[in-house]
Amino acid sequence: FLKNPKTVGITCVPFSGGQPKGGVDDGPVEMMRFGVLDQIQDMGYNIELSDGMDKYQTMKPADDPPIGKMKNPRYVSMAARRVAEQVRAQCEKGNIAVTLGGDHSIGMGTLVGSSSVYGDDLCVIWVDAHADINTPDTTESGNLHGCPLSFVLGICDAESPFDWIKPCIRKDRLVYIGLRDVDATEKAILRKHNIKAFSMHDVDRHGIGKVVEMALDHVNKDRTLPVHMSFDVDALDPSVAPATGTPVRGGLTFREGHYICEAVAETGCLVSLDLVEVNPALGDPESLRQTVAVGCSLVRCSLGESLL
Ligand code: EXY
Ligand code: MN
Ligand code: MN
Ligand code: MN
Repeated sequence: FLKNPKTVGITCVPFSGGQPKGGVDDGPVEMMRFGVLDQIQDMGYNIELSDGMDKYQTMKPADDPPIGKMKNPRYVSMAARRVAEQVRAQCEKGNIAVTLGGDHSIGMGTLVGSSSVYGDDLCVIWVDAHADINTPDTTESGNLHGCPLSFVLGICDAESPFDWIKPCIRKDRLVYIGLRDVDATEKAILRKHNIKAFSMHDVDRHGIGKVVEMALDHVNKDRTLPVHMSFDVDALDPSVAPATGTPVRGGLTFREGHYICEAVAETGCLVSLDLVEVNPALGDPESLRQTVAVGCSLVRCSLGESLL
């Protein structure tokens, strides 16, 4: 699918407006400080960096009162819209579009951007402890990082300021891996819309190899469709990725997380990737180093580092 399979288009999104904890906006810069760009280049890729990452912070509206339960709705919407444009531009060039967050509300932007180029063929693998599928009505927290999928799947009517988002992802082309903290309202949504999910219980039962195979079979039986993977580091166990805003114990091991990335890389179908929710402000310096390091290594593995 890719015109430039050897070019990685990186969009850095220092954004924290989808949840209340500061610091997640430093995720991209810490991953860059750790050398993620050089590491990707050392694998033989060219890099094209989307411009103006500083704009994400300066675009914060002076006044952004809640709309219903949604917190920072205008800011989240503006940032996601910019992400969508930047990711669309990377995908149009045929680059592998890698987006470094930032909190997971930016996922609505990457999905709008990638699907605007790949259409409803786009398959989505959402690796997360959480389902991120609350609607503006079902969310209890009002934090929009818990809602991005409801907008792009068309499960809710995206009202202003999100009315620029049209349903763009097919419900039968979404699959989850790693779930273990899903709100009752979200479970009802998953059931109602028949959305496929592999929880940690399934990982325990079948092993990660079988789970990833079943997940890929569900969305992309013949491995011929383009794939977007959205990887929230909180999918990993907090002992592996401690510096994240909503850690949940009982997560993926270091190897299980990397296995998912390797298996996706092996398909050759990956067209876009998010790596989100690295929060360098949480925990001691060692937790930070460990989490940033694992974030960079998941990106590299998704780009094929471990393939022989
Ligand atoms: N379901 C909860 C909520 O809607 O607030 C928790 C969401 C956490 C989302 C994290 C980033 O993946
Ligand atoms: Mn998430
Ligand atoms: Mn999460
Ligand atoms: Mn919960």
